[in-house]
Amino acid sequence: MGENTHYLFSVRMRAATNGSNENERQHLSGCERLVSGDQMVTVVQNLLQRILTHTRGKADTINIQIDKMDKATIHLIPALKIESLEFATVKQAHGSAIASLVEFGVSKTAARKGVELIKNLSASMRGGMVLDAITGERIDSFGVRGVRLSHMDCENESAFLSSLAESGVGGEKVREAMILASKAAFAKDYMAELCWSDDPHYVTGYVASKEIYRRLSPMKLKEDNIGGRVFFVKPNADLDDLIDFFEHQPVLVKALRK
Ligand code: WAQ
Ligand code: MG
Repeated sequence: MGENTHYLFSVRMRAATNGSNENERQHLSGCERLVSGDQMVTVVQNLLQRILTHTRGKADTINIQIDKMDKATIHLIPALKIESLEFATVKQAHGSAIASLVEFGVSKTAARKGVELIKNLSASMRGGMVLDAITGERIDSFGVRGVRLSHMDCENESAFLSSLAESGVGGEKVREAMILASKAAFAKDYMAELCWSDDPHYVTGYVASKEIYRRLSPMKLKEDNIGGRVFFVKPNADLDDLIDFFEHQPVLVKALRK
């Protein structure tokens, strides 16, 4: 499987607890990479190590899925530019997030609705919600699962990580969020994104446009384990096309240019 130079390999791993039904089964952790055949074994090992550390013995099941991807189908895309803003309170950060979303073309009603939707979740979703950027109406029908982005990575890991470091940021969370936000921003009908983490220790979130990844802190209080994502799309967006791009089309994100 790993020899041919015409292919990259999507390596995805997720950990969960067991349960007699879908509701009892709990997703614990997941991660993915898009790598060449000669990196596959090392990457599986690294991701497994990472999942075991993250889940600290709580996982009953770990799924590893590897899919061959024809290099010719892979989109090589630019990374969003990073900005970071700090605020004294969550309220101020949310106010600034709404102002940024409006700057990015989202209506004030839709921007406020996005913040409220994440704030009012009673449990974190696995994916994000898709909202009409003008009316604020939720247009996907994926309920509590939401829409997921997959099949994405950075093109060159060391170049990507050093470009993040030059922008004053680092760590797995920023790496993954930058890759996800850059991929989302490349979708045809995309307008903006709003996100904060479900990790109770991580209070930084972001808003993104087709060009900018603007980090905002704090988007929630410490110990709060609810986070989420909202993707704002143009009115009359082609939802099937968006979901196909998010879930299936492979994307590699280039290192940030200086
Ligand atoms: N596709 C769509 N939505 C997702 C995905 C995905 N692959 N993974 C997570 N989500 C949604 C889901 O609703 C989660 O509850 C929510 O996003 C948050 O996920 O610059 O760590 O993995 O310092 O907790 C942002 C700031 C960190 C990083 C975001 O998100 C920085 C983060 P988490
Ligand atoms: Mg996560």
